Amino acid sequence: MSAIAPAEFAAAASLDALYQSLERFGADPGWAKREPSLWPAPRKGYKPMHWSYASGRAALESAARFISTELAERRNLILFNPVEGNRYATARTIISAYQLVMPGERARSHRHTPNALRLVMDAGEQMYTIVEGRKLPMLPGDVLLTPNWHWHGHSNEGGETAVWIDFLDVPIMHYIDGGMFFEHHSEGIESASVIDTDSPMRFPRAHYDAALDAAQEPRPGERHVVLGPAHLDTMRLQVHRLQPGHAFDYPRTTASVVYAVIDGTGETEVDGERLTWARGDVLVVPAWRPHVHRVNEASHLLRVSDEPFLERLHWLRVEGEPVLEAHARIQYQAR
Ligand code: GTQ
Ligand code: FE2
Repeated sequence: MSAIAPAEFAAAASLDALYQSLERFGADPGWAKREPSLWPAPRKGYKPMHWSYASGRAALESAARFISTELAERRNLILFNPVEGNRYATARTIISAYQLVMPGERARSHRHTPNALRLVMDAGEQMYTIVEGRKLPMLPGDVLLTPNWHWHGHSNEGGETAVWIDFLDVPIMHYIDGGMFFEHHSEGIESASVIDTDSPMRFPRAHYDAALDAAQEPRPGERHVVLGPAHLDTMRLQVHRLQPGHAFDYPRTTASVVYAVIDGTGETEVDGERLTWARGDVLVVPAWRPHVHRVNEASHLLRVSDEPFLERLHWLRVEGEPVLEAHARIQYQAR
């Protein structure tokens, strides 16, 4: 395939001739690249984005007239970032989707290596996600986790249409080639009899509200809590409670962030672009873009970031905070 004899390179009469041989060898001269492969600071990649829940839900209700959960294991709407070559990821490392399950419907159980979580927007009593054989209630404002290789299926046993927002780290899996595994459950939907209202995989709205009531204000009008301990290896979940009358600015960081609006209304300026939002909407703050939130009323935002993933690799940086010397060099000096 790329068997070019050493003698051919030795005999090259000019740089052009050498480049022609290199073409067949399957190698590029690094010194002659038009685009550098390394640059001094993050470039703009994924775009700041906003999707409206009212429209997303209407689209799914319309889809439900044509598409059953028999046909589609998941009736979901992938919120893709409109950058060149992408029809899947919402932010570079996170995919977010609206999902709808009609009364009486079940979405079959499966498991996969990507980590997933959901924020419930609308659901009635007896909407459950079945995680590893236990039924977890899905009530509005609840956050539910299905980490790496945990069985999960969704069963709407009540009378109300259920709609939620999914977040998964699938784009990381797509990137690393070796990461993806997926299996269907042999039972279709996994059988479950126990209703578990106190699962480590469920963060009820009332619990994080109480934690927020007790939290300090890092600055006037702002409180946040982490939903944890962390059960997902790649994503950090925080709930922010923001009060009107302030501008909450956040510096550039290397993390990719997706926000979902639990309740309230407001606007977020991302790197100069203004996104106006309401309950259930989804916002993207791409890596290395500053942002500012302003709210019209007390509002709650779920913030999903890839910070744990970056932290483990020593690639999380916050503009304005001192940067540790390269991790490798610290280890080298310590020897
Ligand atoms: O509910 O299991 O939006 O596996 C994308 C992939 C939802 C799910 C999504 C999934 C799911
Ligand atoms: Fe899944």
